[in-house]
Amino acid sequence: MAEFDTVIRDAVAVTAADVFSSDIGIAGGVVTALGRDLGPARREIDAAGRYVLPGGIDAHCHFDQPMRDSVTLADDFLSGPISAAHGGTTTVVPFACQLQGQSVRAAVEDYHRRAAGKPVIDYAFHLIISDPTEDVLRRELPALIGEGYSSFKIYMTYETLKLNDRQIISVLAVARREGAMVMVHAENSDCITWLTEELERAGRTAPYFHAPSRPQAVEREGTHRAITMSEIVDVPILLVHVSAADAVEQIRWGQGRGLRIFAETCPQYLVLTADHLDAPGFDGAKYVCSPPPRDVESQEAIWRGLRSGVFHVFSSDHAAFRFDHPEGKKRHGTDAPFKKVPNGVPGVETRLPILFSEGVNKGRIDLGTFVALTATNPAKLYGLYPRKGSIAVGGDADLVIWDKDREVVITNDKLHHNCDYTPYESLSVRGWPAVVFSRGEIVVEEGKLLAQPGQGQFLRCDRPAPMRA
Ligand code: DUC
Ligand code: ZN
Ligand code: ZN
Repeated sequence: MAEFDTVIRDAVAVTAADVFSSDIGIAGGVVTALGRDLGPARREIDAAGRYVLPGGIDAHCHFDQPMRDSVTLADDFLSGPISAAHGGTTTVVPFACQLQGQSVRAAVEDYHRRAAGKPVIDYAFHLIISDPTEDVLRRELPALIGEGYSSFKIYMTYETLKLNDRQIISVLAVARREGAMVMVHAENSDCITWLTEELERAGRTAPYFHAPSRPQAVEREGTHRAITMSEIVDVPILLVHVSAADAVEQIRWGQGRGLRIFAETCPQYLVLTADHLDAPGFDGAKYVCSPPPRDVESQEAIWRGLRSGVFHVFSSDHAAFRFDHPEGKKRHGTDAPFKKVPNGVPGVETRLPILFSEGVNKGRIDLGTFVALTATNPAKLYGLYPRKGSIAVGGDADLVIWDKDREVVITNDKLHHNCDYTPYESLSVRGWPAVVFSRGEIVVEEGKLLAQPGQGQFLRCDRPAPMRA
């Protein structure tokens, strides 16, 4: 009788720590053996000396999140995970967003209904806390953390989401006591409002002016304030979608003081700049996201941060709004002031190829760093390790046979999201996933989807590793 369901032969297995030649034996969806000349399997797959990496974990993506103003996200829990899988991602962690006046549990139940029967890969939820009432802080969050929702995102900006400092401290205190990771969207809201009004008064309302309405100083101040509150409460935090050299400097400063400051960045801050927002006509709206893409100096600062360990997580912040659609970027017409343009860019499918190509293949980061940023660290920081995030006996067989030399020119028609554009149109990348396994089953093979809707399992997250140290 076959010892394994599947053996992937002649792999060059890559983890955050090691690169080694091995066969990978899989039984019951789990890696059960690593070694040479493993015994027979019902299915043999020849990796032919190619890299086999842990499946990517995209720990920051927005699917089917209700928006204000009759604006709709392009991707739901079917199309988002399908797109993710085509890009080599095997776990997504989108958000369950509490609305003002809503209980967090009602939000969680709502998002479970939205996701039911849809994801083709495994998924967990972060909670967005927008209304931290006494009941939320004292009763709901401790219970939900124990049930597998052990990370929250909080916002310093956006009218319907933002928390004041007193509220932020209250959430941080719960995280400290109960063992949760708080992700912070760090931008100074009042400064953005004032700058936006000034720009509007001057008639500067085209999409391009989204960038000067949220300059580096706005993010720098929010980042510093978040770090200060983390120090005061004595709890780790994770700064999400860090875009700018100034913010990197603040994070480095906090880390240098010995504070447990973690940080995430995203592809848009490596390959886009504010110049993209200056595209002709309304096209700049395609690149409107917050924080905005910056300049070449910030891109370089982020690369240095990725190389030197300032950053721990590389996510997409996939928040796709169709460009040519009445519920998307053009919701308020093509003359709409920038403040009416929905914030967000798609990127769940292109995240790994862009980092692999621009990072590994161009010699800016090594393979181990790539795996750490895209799989192992998010698994540890969000309580999914050791089930997810590495290649190890006992871990889920979420694996990607990577074609490191495949040249792809990114065009929207090659992607599988529900969005009508990609901000990376015409970008050439080298390196693309060839075969993607989720718990030992092939979900994507050479661009062909083999998974069924609902095949993905909901994952309950443990307490994050830094909260157990
Ligand atoms: N900014 C966010 O904070 N979330 C979604 C997308 C964006 O641009
Ligand atoms: Zn955000
Ligand atoms: Zn986001």
